[in-house]
Amino acid sequence: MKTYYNHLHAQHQGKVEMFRGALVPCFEVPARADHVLAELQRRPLGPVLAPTPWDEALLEQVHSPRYLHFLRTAWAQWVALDPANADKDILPSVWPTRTFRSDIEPDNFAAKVGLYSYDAGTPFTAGTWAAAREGALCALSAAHAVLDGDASAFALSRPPGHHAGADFFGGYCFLNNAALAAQHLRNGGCRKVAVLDIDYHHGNGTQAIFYDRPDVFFASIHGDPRTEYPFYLGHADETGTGAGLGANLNLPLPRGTGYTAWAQALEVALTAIGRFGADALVVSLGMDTFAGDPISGFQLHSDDYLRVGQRLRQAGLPTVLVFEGGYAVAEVGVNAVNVLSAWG
Ligand code: SP5
Ligand code: ZN
Repeated sequence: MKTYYNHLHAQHQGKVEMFRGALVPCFEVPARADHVLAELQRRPLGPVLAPTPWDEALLEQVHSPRYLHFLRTAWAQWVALDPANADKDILPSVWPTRTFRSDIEPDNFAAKVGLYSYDAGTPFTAGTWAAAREGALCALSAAHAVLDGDASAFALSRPPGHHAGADFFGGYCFLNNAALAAQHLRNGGCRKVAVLDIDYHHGNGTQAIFYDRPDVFFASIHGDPRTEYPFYLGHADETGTGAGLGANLNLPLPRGTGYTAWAQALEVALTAIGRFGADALVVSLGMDTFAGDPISGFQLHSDDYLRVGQRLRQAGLPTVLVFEGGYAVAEVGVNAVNVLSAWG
C-alpha cells in the first residue's frame, strides 16, 4: 500500500486552543504524524511518497472560492494588522450565528475569521495554508492510486480534515481531505463512493458537503453529539436531504463505549454501504477512539485496531484511508498502522 506523506505538515503548528476560558496547549501537534511515519518505517507496508502536484483548482470541487481565497491570504492579512502578530496564532472570537448575514464578507479581519470558522479551538498559523494544501494533495494522490488499480492507499497528513466544511474551518481542520478524495474518485469514474468516518468525533464537514448528494454515501460512528464535540450535528435522524435522502447514516454511541458495541456499529455501517452499492470506500481514519485518548471517550485498545483493519478490508472495496484525529501521541502510530496492516 502506498502512503502519501505530507512532508510540510509541521508547518502547521498551533500554539494554543481555547478551553474553559483559558488558552491551553494544542492537542493536535506535529508529533502525531511523526509517530505514524516512524511506525510505518518499523513495519513497512509499501512506499512512502510525496504527493503529485495536482492543480489547486481541484479544491474548488469541495470548497468555495471565497473560503479558499481567505485561507490563502489570511496569514498575510493578520501580519499586516500588526507585525507583532507574526508570533501569535490567529483564533476566531466572533461568529455570525442565527439571524446574522453570511453573504457579505466583512472587511474587518476578525470578522472574516469568524465568518469562515465555527470554534475557538482551531488556530491558524503561518504555515497552516502550506500544510493544509499539501495534505489535500496527499488525499487526491491516494485517491488517484486507487483509481489506477491499487487495492488501498493512505494519506498521512495533518492538519486533519473531516470537520472542515465547504466554507469553514474548525475542529483542527481546514481542507476536507476525505471529501476531496471522494470527489476525486467520482471524477475518475467511480459511480458511487462511500465515506466511512471512524474518528471519535462526528465528521460534520464531510456530512454537510455531501448531504444532498445521492452519489456519495456518508456513514459515521462517533460520540453522541449531545455530549461530545462537535455537538451540533451527528444525530441519528440526519439521513440526507433532497436527492441525498437515505445516503447519510449516523451511528452515535455513548461515552465509554468499548470495542464490542463499537464493532456492532461498524457492521451496521458496512451493511448500509454494501446496500448502497459503493464502487470505492474512503475511510476517515481517526484514532481518537483509543482508550488512552486525552480528549475522547471510547475504549478501544491497540489490538482492536488489527480487527478493525481486517473488517474494513473484508468490505472488498478499493479503499482510500485518510488520517484524521488521534491525540494519544505515543500510541497513535502503532494504532494507525495496526489498521493499515490489514492491507500489508
Ligand atoms: C479531527 C478531530 O479529532 N478534531 C477534534 C476537535 C476537538 N476539539 C475540541 C476539543 C475539546 C478539548 N477538551 C479537552 C478535555 C481535556 N480533558
Ligand atoms: Zn476526532
